Amino acid sequence: MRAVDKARNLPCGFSYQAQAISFDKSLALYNVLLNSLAWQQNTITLFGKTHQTPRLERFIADPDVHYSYSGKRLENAPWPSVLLGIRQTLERRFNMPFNAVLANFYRDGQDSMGWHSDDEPELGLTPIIASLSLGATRKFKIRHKVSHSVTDILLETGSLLVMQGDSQRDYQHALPKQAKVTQGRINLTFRSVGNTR
Ligand SMILES: O=C(O)CCC(=O)C(=O)O
Repeated sequence: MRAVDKARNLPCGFSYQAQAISFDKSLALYNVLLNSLAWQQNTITLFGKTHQTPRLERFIADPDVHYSYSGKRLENAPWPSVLLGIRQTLERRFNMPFNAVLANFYRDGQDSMGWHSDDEPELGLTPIIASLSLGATRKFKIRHKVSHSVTDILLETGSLLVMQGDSQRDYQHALPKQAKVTQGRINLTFRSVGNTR
């Protein structure tokens, strides 16, 4: 994984690194995960109504990790060997035990994720979330909770978006539908569950 950060004009707490892993490696990893993970369509409850998530997901974590979102406990899958090297690199870089990764599969531009913050109590008050993108380029939106100012960034294959500090307290983020996108994208959000700081 390359160590150089490319500065972009992102809100405080967000940073973006293009080609954190090479283009070829990112697409090879996309194909392995696409074909080897048992993808699930989970449900979320919003304003009392239960919906299917508009993407497929798989929660990968150490056996002692317990994580719920939208009131639902996620079932843990074991770590695939292809992710162990990346996990170790991220743990060294951020001095943080990344004991879980939520893998998200957006089958095409019709799949999406609405506005939210990753502010589950298990993540602590100032979590570090390291988000690796594989496959199709997708737009990612960041919105300040008070001023509602919005920043857009394109997440390219092999890139690493890091959210830390007060990014979850102060901002929401979303991955909107993009009708013209016909290819799939996998996103790996490395998280540290139960290691609050
Ligand atoms: O797919 C992405 O880049 C965003 C994923 C996300 O926001 C999440 O899983 O919390």
